[in-house]
Amino acid sequence: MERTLVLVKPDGVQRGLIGEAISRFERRGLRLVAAKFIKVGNELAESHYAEHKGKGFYDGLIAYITSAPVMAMVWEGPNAVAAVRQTVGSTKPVESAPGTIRHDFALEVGRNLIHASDKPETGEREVALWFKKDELVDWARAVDAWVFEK
Ligand code: IDP
Ligand code: MG
Repeated sequence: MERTLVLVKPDGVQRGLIGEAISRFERRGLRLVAAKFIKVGNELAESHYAEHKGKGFYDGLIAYITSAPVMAMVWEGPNAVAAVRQTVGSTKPVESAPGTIRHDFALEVGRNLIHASDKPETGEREVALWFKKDELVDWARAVDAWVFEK
């Protein structure tokens, strides 16, 4: 089953949107695999956003993600990466479709509330970066057969 890393970023936590985000992923049918509420240090922030090093917004991005606690989660399901990105919306909130989290609750790219892995390979890398193997819960739901075709 495909897995993706989701972070409710510091602005989402401060604005009381952890429950809103979890609720949307649950209603979509995705299955929660792991969750932890943590204050992110510089080392983890820099590894997580390594692809953006050198860009103009990089320093601000590291300051943003380390500024307050985040809710880190792993969700799984068929096409979990694409499904979560769709529910989250485009990077720029004003380009996000109505009904997405970033559209419904955000205005600025530097305060866009949620991180979600962008490709299945990124999902694998990010899940391994943020969670130890024994923090990932392997479980089944009674409803799985009504959400997952196979
Ligand atoms: P994503 O979060 O939708 O995958 P990325 O392009 O990977 O978007 O950028 C990572 C994060 O960096 C964004 O979610 C946003 O918080 C921040 N960011 C991206 N572009 C800008 C920018 O132009 N100004 C400020 N922050 C930005
Ligand atoms: Mg990205």
